[in-house]
Amino acid sequence: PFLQNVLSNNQFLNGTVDTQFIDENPDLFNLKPVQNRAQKLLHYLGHVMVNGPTTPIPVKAKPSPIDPVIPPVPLGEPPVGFRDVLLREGPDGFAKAVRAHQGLLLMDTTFRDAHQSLLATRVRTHDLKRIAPFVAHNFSNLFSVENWGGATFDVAMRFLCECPWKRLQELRALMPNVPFQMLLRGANAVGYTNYPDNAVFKFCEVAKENGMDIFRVFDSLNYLPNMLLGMEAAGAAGGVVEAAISYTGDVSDPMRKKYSLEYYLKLADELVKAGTHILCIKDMAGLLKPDSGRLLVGALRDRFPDVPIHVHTHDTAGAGVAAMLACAEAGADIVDVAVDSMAGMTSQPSMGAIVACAKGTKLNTGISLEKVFDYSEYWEVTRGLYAPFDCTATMKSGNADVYENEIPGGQYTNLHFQAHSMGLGNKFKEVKKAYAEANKLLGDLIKVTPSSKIVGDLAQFMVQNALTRAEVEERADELSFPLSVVEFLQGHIGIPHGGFPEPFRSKVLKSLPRVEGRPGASLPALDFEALEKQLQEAHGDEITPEDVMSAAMYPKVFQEFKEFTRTFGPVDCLDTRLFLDGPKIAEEFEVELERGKTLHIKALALGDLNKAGQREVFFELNGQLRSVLVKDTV
Ligand code: 3PY
Ligand code: ZN
Repeated sequence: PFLQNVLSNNQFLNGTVDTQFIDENPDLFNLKPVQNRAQKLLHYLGHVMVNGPTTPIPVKAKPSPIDPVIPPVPLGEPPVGFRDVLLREGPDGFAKAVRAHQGLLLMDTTFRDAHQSLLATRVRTHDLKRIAPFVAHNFSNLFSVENWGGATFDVAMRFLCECPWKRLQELRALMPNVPFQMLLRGANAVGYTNYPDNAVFKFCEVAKENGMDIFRVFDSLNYLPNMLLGMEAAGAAGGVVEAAISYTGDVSDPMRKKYSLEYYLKLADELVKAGTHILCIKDMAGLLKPDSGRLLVGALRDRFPDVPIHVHTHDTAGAGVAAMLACAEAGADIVDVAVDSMAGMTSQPSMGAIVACAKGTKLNTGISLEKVFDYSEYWEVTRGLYAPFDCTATMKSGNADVYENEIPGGQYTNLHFQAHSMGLGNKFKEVKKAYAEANKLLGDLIKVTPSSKIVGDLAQFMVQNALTRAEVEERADELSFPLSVVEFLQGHIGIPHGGFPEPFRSKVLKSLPRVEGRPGASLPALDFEALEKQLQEAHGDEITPEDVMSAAMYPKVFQEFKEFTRTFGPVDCLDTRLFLDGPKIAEEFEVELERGKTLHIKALALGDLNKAGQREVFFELNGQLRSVLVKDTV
């Protein structure tokens, strides 16, 4: 390769080489990383061929053998979109333009919540990047594309072995015209626990610098101090602040008193007073029935005529399209949808259905149904690649029992997977019943990450120990509760509406300490410089500000991700089938490491097991024979 570089150097070819030649052409020595990357990827592929996927697979299914076809995209820049308005007018002007817009605006969740809900968050940047230009060119009138935050940050590093920041950067370059939206868990940022305030501020700042536009900020208990912190952080970063009220219960049911219309309106007052640019109703479990939506959105519309209202739901019961249309008729400016083949069940309602239903009415979306069909076909086939994670392997429909158990979309899917893997596939109803009981025990909470996990942990504890709600209440002082439940009662994630359940709390905590007020307020500030130094010592000098934030959010996951990459190289460059399943013998394929650097690989043979328990795996790499030794752990 060194010789190849020299031989393709113009100066060398022109015969003008002098003693300065080497000094002036340091790129001649850019060899090792390329070579290393290729060898590392062979090592990865060999590893998968011998031992199977490195990421846990919940379903015994192989990625589909059918390749997605990317619908054609015209040459040139995509048309102007709402991002152009945002860049020109700033967040306030953007909010005004959204409010003034005639017709219904859509946020597309396909790049985030849809696959978080249906495919265990496993969709890789590789497949998002392929369809991103099509979205930029054909859906330039979307309000936004939700493509980041929530569980994607953690899962990208932990299970996909790719950098979440790189995803954001690459998508930004491919979609310059559509606003990007992320889900920020308030003071929990993109984690499951409260972080020091300066970590949340810095996180938003770095996200904004990397191309994030709109920050949907929520708190899993609707705990205002946590929400305000997240809103301040997003606002200080220069982002559009979309404060989200997490919705539970049923505002149209007079018997459900705890989360009444007044409760939501009062909270909305606070969020608008705090300067939110957009107000969101975040119906994470899909509980907002058409009538409830009409009531809630109608009341908010009257109260805040100038604030754009954005509604998010899940289609678990199957009433999502009806509910979103009702909300839109009552005055919502934006509703959330996922492309048809990634919609329905625990995901968002279908984009195609809403576009078709709104067509010819005052809610017209301006989106071409034909383009939705093309977009949907790409995802239908791409979804097949993720068969090992697809909830439809076991879950065949949504279920209106969500109105009773109130399980958020993503968690509903996870619990279903879990029940099946524990051999409780025919007892899912019991698991859901336990969830509803656990919720009552904890005082009827808003349930969304991380409070939903606490309720889920308690439910699992009750099922495993065959305990009823009455028994748990009675024996609360002697039972060993899951840590998440104890920490919740200590006040680690904030204070629930209506306070903590008593005497349950006192019985569980006894003399354990309690956090007073906002948990983040009592956490010491994070020392970014010290963290950066520590990371440089551990991983070398190339640590970026983005890496520092990854490590601040998920120290152990980040470390493992770096170690994985050091061993196996940039696995994000591999096609999804290769990433999950490795190549078949005699399969030839290409891997584009970066523009203009493509590897041609052929898998040749798998050797016999040697005395050390290893197998030699043979490849052809750019025409040359290569082999890697892999420990057989199966
Ligand atoms: C998340 O926090 O990841 C969610 O999607 C909550 O609804
Ligand atoms: Zn959601």
